[in-house]
Amino acid sequence: MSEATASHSSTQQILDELGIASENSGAFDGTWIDTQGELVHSVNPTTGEVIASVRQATAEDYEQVAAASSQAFREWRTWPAPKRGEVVRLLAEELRKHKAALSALVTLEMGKVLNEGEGEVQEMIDMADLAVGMSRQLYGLSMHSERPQHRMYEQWHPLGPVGIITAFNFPVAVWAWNSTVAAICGDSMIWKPSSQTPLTAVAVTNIAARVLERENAPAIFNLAVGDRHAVGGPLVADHRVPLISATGSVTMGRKIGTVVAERLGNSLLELGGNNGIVVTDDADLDLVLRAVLFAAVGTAGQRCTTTRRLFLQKGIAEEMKGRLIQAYGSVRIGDPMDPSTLMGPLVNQGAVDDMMNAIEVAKEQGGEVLYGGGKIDRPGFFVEPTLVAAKAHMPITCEETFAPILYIFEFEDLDEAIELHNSVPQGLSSAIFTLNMRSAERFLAATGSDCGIANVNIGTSGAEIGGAFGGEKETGGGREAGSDSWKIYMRRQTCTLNWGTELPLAQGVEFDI
Ligand code: UN1
Repeated sequence: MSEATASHSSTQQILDELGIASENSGAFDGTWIDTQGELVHSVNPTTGEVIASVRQATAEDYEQVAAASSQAFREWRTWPAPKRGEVVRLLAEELRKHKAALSALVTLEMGKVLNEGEGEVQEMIDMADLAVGMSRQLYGLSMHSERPQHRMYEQWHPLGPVGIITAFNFPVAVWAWNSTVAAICGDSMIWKPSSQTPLTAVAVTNIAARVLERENAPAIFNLAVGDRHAVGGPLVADHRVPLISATGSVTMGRKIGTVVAERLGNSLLELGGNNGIVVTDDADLDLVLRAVLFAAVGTAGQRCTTTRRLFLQKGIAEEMKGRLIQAYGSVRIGDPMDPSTLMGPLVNQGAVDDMMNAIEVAKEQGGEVLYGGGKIDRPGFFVEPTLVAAKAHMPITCEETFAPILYIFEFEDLDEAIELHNSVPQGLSSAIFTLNMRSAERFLAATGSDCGIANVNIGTSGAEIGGAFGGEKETGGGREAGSDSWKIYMRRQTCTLNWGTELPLAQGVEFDI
């Protein structure tokens, strides 16, 4: 069998296992809707070839999905939370069964290397496991009332259908951050995935629907693949949807946040990052090298947590730059399905153009390309990982370009590095490499990193799900995944209960006839 045939037949097996046909519906409300929307082709960024296609939801389909989701919520909210947790436990089991196929589909459709595709599906499983435990821990506080024979406490109720808008770069994990928690909280969901990665969304919806059906649970996991006219706009403006959780660019988040705020809904925004690593003279440079490589080159620079800025203290700057140039030269670029590949393609031609454009602008603004800077001449959307020596406050370094460009700055002292680090509009992830505990604590102090995530001797990407994930400033302020992020998926009710025979008023007010 030729190599092409072999890879073709294994792609077919992956699609078959996940219930993906050559043409699929992109609208699910408990069953797949026979949608008449426009066909979107899912392109493998490694080859430029179509993997399969999805018919997008029309505005009418969206309406049907939203109505079904509201109906499902009405029943689901009556299930005890630990029973909801049991359904999520079974979802985790089903994901484990299909981990290999789903990881491979993530890689085929989005282009991240297989090992990272597997990591992404593992992140879904970890999230589901965490949510199962959370389902017995939706704690409310109890307070002491100032009035005699009164009891006061908070309880958390299900919120409603949640809109989940996800990006191409983590096509399934970010759904799981939201949906597993929302599910145990008693919410239903309407998922609008990126139209770049509709197949993984169809596959996940198939997996989740199977679990719900087996458990006689209402159809809480709904899907509407579509553009902003048919799906995005109506979803964001929908009064039936009290929470919109959106991952994507700052430009997109600003539009969504405005519409949701206008109707006084809640939004959870996880937008652009412009993540920096500060390296002091005393750092362990072997660790720095490995961390920077993973954080700047991993996922071809297409994580919101990708390291885009590196701050080197003068004493180690030359050595570190030399080591990075050498390491960048050894990055194995190619087919992300090949286990020896470290960097796959960018998602599409637009991403390649954006990267090339950013490099040109960087040069115009005084940047010097130390390594890479070009496209790679082969099918698909391949580029060279790129190092640029940058000057402080170059405007392009304040923007997020979703590509493997790393801007390198030099600094004299830590105060200067922190100021430069914090001088961008985004505030997602950050890190310092140092063996000096004073420098580490300085970075983590209130006057240190202004980001939602701050690490010591760990890169900016690859966060664990146990913590709350999100960032400040233009990153949008949302928090997803672990810790107490579940609270945004529920509504809080403060209850005061009088079990006495008098009606004392708070604050000592007397009001009697
Ligand atoms: C994203 O890029 O949108 O911390 C999410 C990380 C991953 C999640 C990234 N766990 O890099």
